[in-house]
Parts: sequence; C-alpha cells; structure tokens
Amino acid sequence: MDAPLTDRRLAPILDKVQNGTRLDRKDGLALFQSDDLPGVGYLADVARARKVGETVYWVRNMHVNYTDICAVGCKFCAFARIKAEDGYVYSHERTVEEILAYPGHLAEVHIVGGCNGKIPWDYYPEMIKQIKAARPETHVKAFTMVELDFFARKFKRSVEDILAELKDVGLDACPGGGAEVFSNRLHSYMFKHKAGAHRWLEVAEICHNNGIKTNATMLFGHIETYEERVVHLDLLRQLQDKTGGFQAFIPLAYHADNNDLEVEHNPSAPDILKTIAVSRLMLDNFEHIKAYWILMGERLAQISLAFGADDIDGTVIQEKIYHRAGASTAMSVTAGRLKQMIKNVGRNPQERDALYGVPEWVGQAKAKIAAKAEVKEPVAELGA
Ligand code: V47
Repeated sequence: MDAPLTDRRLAPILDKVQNGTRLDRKDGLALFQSDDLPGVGYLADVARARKVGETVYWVRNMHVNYTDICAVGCKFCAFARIKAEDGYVYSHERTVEEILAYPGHLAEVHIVGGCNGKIPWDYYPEMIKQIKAARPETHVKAFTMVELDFFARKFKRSVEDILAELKDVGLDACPGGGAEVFSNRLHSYMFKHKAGAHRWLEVAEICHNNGIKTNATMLFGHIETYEERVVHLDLLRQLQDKTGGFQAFIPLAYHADNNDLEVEHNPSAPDILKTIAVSRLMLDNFEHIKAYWILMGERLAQISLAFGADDIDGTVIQEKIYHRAGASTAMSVTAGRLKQMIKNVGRNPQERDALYGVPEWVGQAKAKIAAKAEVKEPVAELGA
C-alpha cells in the first residue's frame, strides 16, 4: 500500500521509519510542524506495529495520593495545597482501607503525593510495608523522581540509600511524573522549586542502575515550544540508550482549570494525537507509549491506538490530579470496559502488572476455562 502522506517533508522520514533508521531532532520538529495528521499517525502506526505488534496493555490498578500538601508551588498544578490546614495526609489505616476496598484482584497501586516537609521518613517505607501485608500480590509503583529527590534532600541521604530501603520493603517500580518539560526556561518559570531536567534524569538513572524500572512523562500543550518537546524526547532517548530502565512514556495533555498558569485552553485533539505519534517515532528505544484515558477520554484513547500507543493504563480508581484540574472523564472504569475499548478497535487486550508481566490470576483463569472445555469434550463426542 502506498503511504498516505500529503506533506512532502514526511517522505524522508517515511524512508527512515521503513529502514529502522533513528530519527533526529530535525525530523521530530518536522513531524510536530506538519499539518498532515493522518500521515504522522500512519508513520507512528508502522513503528508501533513493528515494535510491539497488535497487543494493547491494560492493568487493574488504583491511585493513592497520600498527601496533597506540597510546598513546591508548580504553576500548572491544581492538586497541591500549600497550607497544611487546607490539605490532608493519609494515615496508613486509610491507605490500607482504600486498597482493600478494591474489588477483586489488584495488579498495581500507583502512589504519588506532594512534597510535604511535615512527613517523617518512616512514613514512606511503613506505607509500602502495610500495603504489601494487605495485598501481597499487588505491585507497588511509587514516588516520582521529584519525590525521591525531595526525600534525599530533606532526609540528607543519597538516592541510592533511600531506594535500597524502599526496595527492601517492596517497592517494585516508579511512576513517570514530575518531568514536565526538560527546559531551563520553563523550569525557572513554572516549577523552579523542584528537580529540573538534569536532576530528574540523574535520579532516573540511579533508579535504573539500582534495578528499579521507571516511567517517563512530558506535560505538553501549555507554553512549551515544539523545539522543547523534541529536546525532551531526545534526552529521554539518550538515557534509555544508556540504561534501558524506562518502561513506558506517557505524554500528559495539560488541563487548564484551577491553577496559576496563564493558559486557559487545553491542547486540541489533533495536538494530543500528534504528540502520541511523535513520541512513538522519536522514542524508538521505548517499548510502551501510553494513552492515559483519564486525561484524554475513552474515545480519544481508542483513536490514539492508531497513532502509536500500545497501552491505555488501567481501571484507575480514585484519580485526583486531573479531576482537580478540570478533567470531565470518569474517575475509574471497569476491567470489562477497558478490554472492550481495545477490542472495539481491532486490537488484542493483554492484562499486565506494573512490570508488564502477566498477573498470576490471568494464567489461573485461562487454566480454569481450559479445564471446563476438557470436561465438555466427551459429551460432544457422545453427541456426534
Ligand atoms: O507530574 C499536574 C501532571 C503528573 C497537571 O507513570 C498535570 O504510569 C495536566 O505522572 N494538567 C502526574 N497535567 C500524573 C503522572 C502519571 C499519570 C498516569 C500514569 C503515570 C505512570 C504517571 O500530572 C504530574 C504533572 O506532570 N499534571 N497538573 C495539569 N493541570
């Protein structure tokens, strides 16, 4: 089939994609600047099919935001409460109660909170310990690079030391938040009181070198330029070449409500799709590109699967960060509906855990179905 490209600038990129040649920063920029959205999507779909085939991953997961008190003051954030009296800190009993309330199997708990200077160190390992005691089968994916950097500074310990203790009590992986955009210009304007590009990447490298896989994100669609997006992707790709420790990349579309950034609109659907596609094309050494349905809605997440994505995250009970910033999507979705969303676009749903393994119960359920089929066979024979 001839490639459906209407933008002449995409032709050399098509050659590179077909030959498996790495795209450079200029290619990344040309893709972002192109008005040929179907063409960009086509290229990403080719790259996706080659890298991961027709499988789309999903997970039975929930979010725990253990505190919303945060002194960092990021301009785009609607979640944080600066004054302690306006916010909360979960007791471990509360966290365990929420986790036990999840119906059925739970593969992953995603734990993120504010940088809250009033919480003592012991709180963090104890939280993981209690979660593992309550739900031993559940993977704990906890703490962004920003939180790990905050812990290291606050408790005057190395990131290596902190990770060793957290791993010991059951930390399985880290989420990809807090990266925002790797740009000094935006760091000093939007989030100057937390780790910038250099430190975020340094902490990720330490995680990878110490056996902890992480994700990566990019917050886009506010005041960043296309050039800054391309640099962000390239820096992630360089670190992934070095460590191979990133699992998934999640482009996070900006939500404009209830924050201090002077941007009142959210990125358009074409921009969201194009950013998913360029991420797949530039991040040739990342296995998974996630279309996080909570922030783009179920329908756009389905379309993203034709623009390079191969993961739609999960059931996500209790999402708070985007809903405080104006998200009008549901707060959670059932496992059945997630699978249907994937099947409806002709792809194969694959349930996963936080490390992209197949949870034990999936194998058990398949064995049960196979055993039932075996019992039925002799009856079929009798009837024949
Ligand atoms: O770090 C904050 C972003 C992130 C806004 O690793 C905002 O699997 C848009 O990182 N508009 C947290 N974005 C969410 C996150 C994440 C989500 C799903 C999966 C994974 C994963 C990670 O949300 C923050 C920040 O970059 N954010 N405020 C806002 N107004």
